[in-house]
Amino acid sequence: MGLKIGITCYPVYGGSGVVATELGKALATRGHCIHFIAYSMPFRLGHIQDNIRFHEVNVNAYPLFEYPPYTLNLTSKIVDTVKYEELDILHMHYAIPHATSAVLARQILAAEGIHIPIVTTLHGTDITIVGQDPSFAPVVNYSINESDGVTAVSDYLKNETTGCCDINTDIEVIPNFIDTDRFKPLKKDHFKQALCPNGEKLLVHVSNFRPVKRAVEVVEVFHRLRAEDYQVKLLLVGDGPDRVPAEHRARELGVYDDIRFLGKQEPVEEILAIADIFLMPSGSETFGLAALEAMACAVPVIASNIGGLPELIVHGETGFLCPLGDIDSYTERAKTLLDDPKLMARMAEASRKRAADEFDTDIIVPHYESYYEQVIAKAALPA
Ligand code: GMT
Repeated sequence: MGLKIGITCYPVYGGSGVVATELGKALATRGHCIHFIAYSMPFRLGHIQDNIRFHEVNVNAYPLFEYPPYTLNLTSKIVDTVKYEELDILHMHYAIPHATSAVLARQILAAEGIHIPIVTTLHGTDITIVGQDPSFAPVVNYSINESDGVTAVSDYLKNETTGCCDINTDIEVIPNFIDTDRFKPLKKDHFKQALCPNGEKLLVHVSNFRPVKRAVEVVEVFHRLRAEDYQVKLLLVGDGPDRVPAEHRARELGVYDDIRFLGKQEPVEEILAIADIFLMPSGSETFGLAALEAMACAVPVIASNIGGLPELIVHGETGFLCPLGDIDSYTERAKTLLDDPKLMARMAEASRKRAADEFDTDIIVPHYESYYEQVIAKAALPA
């Protein structure tokens, strides 16, 4: 029989929310009943199905609360959902404040004789930035150590967590995953023709345009390619603080007319299907879900050689890894692909194969299922 699983995540744009939502959907397909507990409906949830429920956390305005205590509203909602829906396990995505609320909810429920194990998945900045901020660190450490199970999305993040945080619990590495039936090479000739009427090659970058994504560097690389007369166009997908600086730089460099800033777009797989090269010059990336999405669509990725990216991208086989901030290196690697269509095709195929063979939903999600079973069994043992 399937499990009743409560999942909390950031429901807006962001990799952790995407992973949590896709995990919930995949688990529901595999016969589990999923209860999303969040402040709004996760954006990738799509249409609701019978064994997926959504519980909205309401944040009450009260004159005394200059800063409404969302963590406590979430705790109460978790308590109610565990109690009335008889959940078997909670899966919290992102340590702050989700794991913290779950730990508090578990304590409240224990006082009523209800025992609920908690799995916390660490995604990135919850460790690399927030977890190391002294104003959060004790809470992050406590919430991780108090979880019954902890997963991280890469070896890199596991090592960062054990190296930088005060952690006394084991961490299981379960990477991001991808639905390779949905993210796959598609024939979208009319769309490609509209963007690249003269057969230009299409470079694509998809991100939330936070400074860590270094979107302006993508424009710099594109400019260098255009300056050397490469027949290329650039598609920038997403929105965020660095979109305007990227637009300004494109105008300054005189390449704005060859770039399309599309803003936030769904479904992103239709855009990736017409891409030739994906650029990810990130300054920090614990896994790089956007790169995996590109690979599944048979698009080679040129990325920075940092964080978890070397665990995903095989340098020289599925793409290239470049030193952080080295515009020359990104440009040279892009030229290598543009100059050699056979190499580009080989890398495209190898990218798709790696995504399907190593990171498909059907390969990774069973790891979560067996980890849940393990955590539930361990939590049921007498203390
Ligand atoms: O930590 C963040 O920046 C937020 C997080 C998110 O919710 O978008 O992104 C991280 O989690 C993704 C899913 O596990 C990873 O694929 C991303 O690499 C990671 N982002 C960073 O590390 C910057």
